[in-house]
Amino acid sequence: MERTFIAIKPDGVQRGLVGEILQRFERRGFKLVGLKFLQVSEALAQKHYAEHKERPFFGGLVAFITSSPVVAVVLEGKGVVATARAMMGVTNPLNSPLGTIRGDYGIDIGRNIIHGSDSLESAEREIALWFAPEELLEWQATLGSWVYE
Ligand code: DAT
Ligand code: MG
Repeated sequence: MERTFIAIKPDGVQRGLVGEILQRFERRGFKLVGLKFLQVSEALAQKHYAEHKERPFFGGLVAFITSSPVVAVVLEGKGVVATARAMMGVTNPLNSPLGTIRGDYGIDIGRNIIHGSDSLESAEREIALWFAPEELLEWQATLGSWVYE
């Protein structure tokens, strides 16, 4: 089954949106397989955002993501990479439709509340970067047959 990596960024945690955001994914039917609360190191932040290291906002992005705790999540489900991105909205919250996480709660691009992997390849890379294999739990979701036919 497909997996994606989600992070509730420092602004989402500070604004008390952790429960709200997790609830949206749970209610959609996606299954939690990894969950932790951590202070992100400089090294992890730089690796996570390596694709942006030449961009002018890179320094600010790393400073922001390491500024206060983050909730790291791995979700599993059919089509979860693309669907989690759709549920988040687009990078700039002001351009994100109402009903999306960024569209409902954000204004500035540098305070867009949530990260989500943008492809299967990114998801694989990010899950391996943020979680040790033993932190990802195999468990039977007993509601599974009420979510999937
Ligand atoms: P996304 O988080 O939607 O995948 P991204 O990977 O292009 O977007 O960028 C990573 C983060 O960097 C993004 O969530 C917020 C920040 N960012 C992106 N473009 C920016 C810009 N033009 N100015 C400031 N911050 C930016
Ligand atoms: Mg991205």
